[in-house]
Amino acid sequence: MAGGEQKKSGGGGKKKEVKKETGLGLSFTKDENFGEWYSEVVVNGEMIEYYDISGCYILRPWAISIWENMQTFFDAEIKKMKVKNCYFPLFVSPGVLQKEKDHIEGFAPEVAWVTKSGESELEVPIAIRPTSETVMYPYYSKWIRGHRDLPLKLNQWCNVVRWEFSNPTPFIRSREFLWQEGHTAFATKEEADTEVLQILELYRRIYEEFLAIPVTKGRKSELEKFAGGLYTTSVEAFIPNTGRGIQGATSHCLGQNFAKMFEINFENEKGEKAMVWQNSWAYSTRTIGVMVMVHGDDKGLVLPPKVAALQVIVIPVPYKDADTQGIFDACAATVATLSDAGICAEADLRDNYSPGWKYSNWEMKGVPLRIEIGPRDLANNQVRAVRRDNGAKTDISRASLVEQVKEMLDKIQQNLFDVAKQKRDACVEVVKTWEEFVTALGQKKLILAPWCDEEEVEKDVKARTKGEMGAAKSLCTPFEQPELPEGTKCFASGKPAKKWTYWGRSY
Ligand code: 87F
Repeated sequence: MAGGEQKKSGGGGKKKEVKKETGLGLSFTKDENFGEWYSEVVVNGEMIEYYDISGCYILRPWAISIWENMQTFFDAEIKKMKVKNCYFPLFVSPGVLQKEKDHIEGFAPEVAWVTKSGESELEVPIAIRPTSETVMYPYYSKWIRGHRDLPLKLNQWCNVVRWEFSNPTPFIRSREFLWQEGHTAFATKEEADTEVLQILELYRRIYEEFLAIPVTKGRKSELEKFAGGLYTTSVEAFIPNTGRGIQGATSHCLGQNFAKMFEINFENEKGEKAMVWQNSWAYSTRTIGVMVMVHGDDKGLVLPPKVAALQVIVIPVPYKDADTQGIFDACAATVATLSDAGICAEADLRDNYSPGWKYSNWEMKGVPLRIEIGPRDLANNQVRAVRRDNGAKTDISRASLVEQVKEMLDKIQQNLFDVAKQKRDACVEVVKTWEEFVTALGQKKLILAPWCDEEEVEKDVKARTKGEMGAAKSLCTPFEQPELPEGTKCFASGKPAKKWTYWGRSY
């Protein structure tokens, strides 16, 4: 098999018997060996193919279609906000990259460089963008002259490269990934502040309305924020199986730091020279990995209807002496009716696979609803619908097909969110003391603790929890704050607490 780092089976959890004849089924369960389960699900679900460069993955049409469905929503929403799309080059000259040394410092080991063309060394090596601040901002400086040039709101859909060294995982941590990066400049801080939250709300909607994943909106700590910016907001998700938080997307207010570095100045209405206020914001193909981790089960992927390329798969169930042609025609007619109503449906009419094999195959791929049509259904002018999320079976009269399928898809979407939220909420542990914190961390909890909000204290928490599993860190200070009674102490320092903050291990 191709693929340099295809995860090997063995170690950790028990290997389950794979159905030999068909090759269907997974060798690991989600609860027994989450890591192996995940690797297998993304490959067998046809989202990913492993590649012969570590940390790089082929995104197959099944994954890209999900990406495109999110992109269609987000792109339309930012256009309503007057953001324009653009495209800047992949390559960065070393001079510009160094310009913002301070912020790049910690990231430098992850920057990949082109040093040769053919056999000859380049005179000056060229970096591949890990993010595009240094690529774009010299031109912001050129394009922004007066207050009439503001706001400048640009976005690009592109790939970026970060040469990560720790444990690559498809979608979650890969060396090349797809994202959108928005970079905006305003005359006032107020406008920038407003946009940060507007974008964050779109990210919440991508997760909650499209991917059916509950997220928490909040602010990053000083230690965890983007060092080049003023403050960072994020949506944070949680993976119950591993007990890890995961940053879903970020929306930064950069303040005037980059404006200073890149001299992005303008003449304001009073004719004075002023500096712009900037934001940047991004979400990436990591979203797809979070979706797989949260909703997937021991039968494979589970796709929320709103992002699934295929919402309904129609499967004929002929018997030897049945009217096979009649069944096939009913399948085709069902697909046509659903398609006309704007539902993404297809029939699996392959004659070299049994209905049972097809059921497993489409379950592995996570299609939200399966429709089976057999002789009895044909006779009764009905179809049988089977939900991927809970296996529930319903007989639907063909007269009310569209109406009922729409309703079921809505119910599936809602149920996926409700179940995910219930599981996430069950993991939340409110702690007040260090002892409670350590216990909760050992139980893979999502910890909510009163905190003094001091950088040194967070460093101390990291140091005191360092170990094989990785240190605990702050995930975010949620905007929605529970009441903090007067006199509440910080769980880690004993100083007066300022905020409730989420803590845990994270991706
Ligand atoms: C890796 C190498 C070099 C993250 C890096 O979040 C530089 C960087 O600047 C780097 N990894 N970052 C921070 C990216 C900040 C910011 N960029 C625009 C975003 C949103 C989109």
